[in-house]
Amino acid sequence: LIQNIKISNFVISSLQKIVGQQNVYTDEENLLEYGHDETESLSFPPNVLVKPENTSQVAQIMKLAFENIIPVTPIGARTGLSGGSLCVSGGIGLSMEKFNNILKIDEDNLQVVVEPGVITQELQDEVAKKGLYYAPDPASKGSCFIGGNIAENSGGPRALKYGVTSDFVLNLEVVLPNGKIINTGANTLKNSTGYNLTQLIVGSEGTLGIVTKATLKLLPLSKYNKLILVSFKSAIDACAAVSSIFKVGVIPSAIEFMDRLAVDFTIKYIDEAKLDLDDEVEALLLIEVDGNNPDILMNDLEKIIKVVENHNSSENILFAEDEAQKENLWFIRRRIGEAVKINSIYKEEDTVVPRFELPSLLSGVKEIGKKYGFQSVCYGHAGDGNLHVNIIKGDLTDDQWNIELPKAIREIFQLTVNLGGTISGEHGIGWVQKEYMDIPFSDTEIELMKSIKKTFDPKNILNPNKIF
Ligand code: LAC
Ligand code: ZN
Repeated sequence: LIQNIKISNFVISSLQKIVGQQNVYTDEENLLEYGHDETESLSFPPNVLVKPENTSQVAQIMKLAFENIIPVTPIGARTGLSGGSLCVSGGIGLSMEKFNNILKIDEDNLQVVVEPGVITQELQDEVAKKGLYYAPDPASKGSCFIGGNIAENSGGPRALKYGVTSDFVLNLEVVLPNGKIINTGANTLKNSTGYNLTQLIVGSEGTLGIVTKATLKLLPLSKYNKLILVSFKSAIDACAAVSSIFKVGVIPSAIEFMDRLAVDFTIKYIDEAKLDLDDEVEALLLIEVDGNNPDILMNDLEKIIKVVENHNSSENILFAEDEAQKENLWFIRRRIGEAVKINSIYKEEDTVVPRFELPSLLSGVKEIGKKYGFQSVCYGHAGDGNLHVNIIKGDLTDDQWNIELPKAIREIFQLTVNLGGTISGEHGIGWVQKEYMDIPFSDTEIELMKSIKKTFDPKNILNPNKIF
């Protein structure tokens, strides 16, 4: 770790010259505020916070940092769940919040050019006005930035049918650690030209370059959607139903899994969340289909209902009648993470397996929980095999939490990898998961990744000490 960085007066005044005095912050309040994200209770403030307003300023900041060997960490909306934007090495915190313009909605090509500080929901709303759709919809979509979504390769419920962020990124303008500006690709749907730099940047957690502009793919907006909530007495049955749904030839726009505790916490801690559940309900599937023909959607739902009934779903399936009911169900689903946070100290895992293995993953996680004595809230994007496992501190002692728990997490990740999966589906490795990278990757594979990092960032100044 490069800690206790001293930022000289020369560097501060150079930053002020680049972005203007009003965009450079050294006061404690701002530094602390920008030193945390939504990951547990970590605090890694930068030594100085800057808010550049254009690509040329970002390039000049990087040039200054490169010449003076100062760590720079790009910061988005700080909704991340793996600490990717935390200034763990101090240095310059580079907030991209002023890059908040949608530059061009290209209706002829179904593309949009955006700056990285645009809020995901705002992008979705703006393109929807033109009948277009940007699908990636992380739970934090009302506050997260497109730049952060690109950095972490975010997913969300609709990734099931439409793909994750990487499936929507066509071309990026990126500032490299040495201050040079590059474009990674072309504004085309196809591209077999050289190495795929675009997809190398997507998911690289701000360690290879700073995205200053993105060309994204759009889709036509579906006219209709239908949403049902299916309850199960057995969480394993709920998980087993998921892969069967695809075998009847339907691809829902979302299949979300919520265990009982996830829903109970949400109802308990989030005032507006209301849902009546029978005592014996152990888990739920929230299933959505979308398209342009309501009759076909009804037909798809009927097929899905037959499948879940074959997997012992409870009799009364809740059919969301109107927009308000749909919104309520999605509201409950999206606020689980927040409810867990209010309940107790917790640790967030983001396991992902091929979807048929979901029952084995869930039962394995519960077994490991029994062995180590922890309770876990499990929920997530079941259609993608992506299970969020939130381990609750509850009554565990500090020793159990700090010493035993990492062993339990290792067991969960080892199980995930044994099932053909990996240790993060959409939250990234960032700071908090890097100690587990030896589970999905061999030394040779890690060395290859490190050599890529070195090629982009020979002085290790851009978001250092992340991923590995
Ligand atoms: C969610 C976040 C935690 O799915 O990924 O709610
Ligand atoms: Zn998620």
